[in-house]
Amino acid sequence: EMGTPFSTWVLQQEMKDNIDNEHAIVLQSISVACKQIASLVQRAGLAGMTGLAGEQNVQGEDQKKLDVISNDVFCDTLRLSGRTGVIASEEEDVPVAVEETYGGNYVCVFDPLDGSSNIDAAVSTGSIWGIYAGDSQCVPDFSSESPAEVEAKCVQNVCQPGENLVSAGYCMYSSSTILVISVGDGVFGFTLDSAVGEFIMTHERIQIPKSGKIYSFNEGNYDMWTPGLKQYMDSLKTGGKETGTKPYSARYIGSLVGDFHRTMLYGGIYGYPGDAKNPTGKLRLLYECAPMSFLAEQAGGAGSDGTGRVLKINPEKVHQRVPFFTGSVEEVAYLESFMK
Ligand code: P6P
Repeated sequence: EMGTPFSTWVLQQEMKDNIDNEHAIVLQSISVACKQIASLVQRAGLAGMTGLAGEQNVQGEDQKKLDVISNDVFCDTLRLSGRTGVIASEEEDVPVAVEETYGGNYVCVFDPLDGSSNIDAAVSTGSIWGIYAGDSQCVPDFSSESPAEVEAKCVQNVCQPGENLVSAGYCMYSSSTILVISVGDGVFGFTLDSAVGEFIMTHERIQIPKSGKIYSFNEGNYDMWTPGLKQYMDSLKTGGKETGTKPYSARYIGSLVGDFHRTMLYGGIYGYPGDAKNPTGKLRLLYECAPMSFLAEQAGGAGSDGTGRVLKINPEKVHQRVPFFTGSVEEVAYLESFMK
């Protein structure tokens, strides 16, 4: 219940058989990584941690210093947990097989610091992750296999549909640091009490309102959207007046975790559609849209690619993009009616 420390909640999930001991160890490790990143982000400007690292990632995006450090923090903590067999990161070209696995064989996919272009302006950022059970028929074997064979097995372990997720979560670094997680039995939020150094439960069984009055899109892309999406967007602005209800409010901070967290609590819809330039949109299926859709559905909301559930999509590529719409079931269903 409220006030429960995160580490206690994890043990409760184990006692309820929602997770096993190995999974519990992975979750504790992730919470430590989030505390370390929270500290780095809070001090970014003071420790010369803003600005570019001078490198580009596989996406061709300029990496910020904090992107690189956050990725190292996540990779090291997961490796040292000894319970993850394969990890895939937005900042890594290919999935990495972890040699130090002493048990568990879990797969972790993550975006260590999403929205990092906002760091220099101190706008909210976040870490996003998803956990799958490793494919026991496809364990990479360093001693006997070539790097290419090991990599192929890692990709196979990582490219699972979101409905296979055994847990997913994010940590938002904002006016407060909030870790939001589900192990398949509801969504819980924990706020970091930095005086204690522990995440304390502040949100019990988050439920997305069935309908909401906020839409969250980058309308700068409007001209490149499909006619159906333009009609949808226009109806959000005029529909209200005809029926005499207040039209929607626009809220968009350009940081998925911040926009998503507000949508989880206040309802409405967040969307990153495909457009003429990028038909499959910008957000990544594996470590952004699938984990967020898992959480949205666990909170009674929806996660859609415009035509159906994101969790049903079978990834072909690790860094595959999909159009993404999430939030209140009514808003997402209404949007889908324009996209069919
Ligand atoms: P745009 C940040 O770079 C990010 O990946 C998400 O966090 C955010 O929602 C989106 O891209 C913002 O993209 O094109 O609106 O600036």
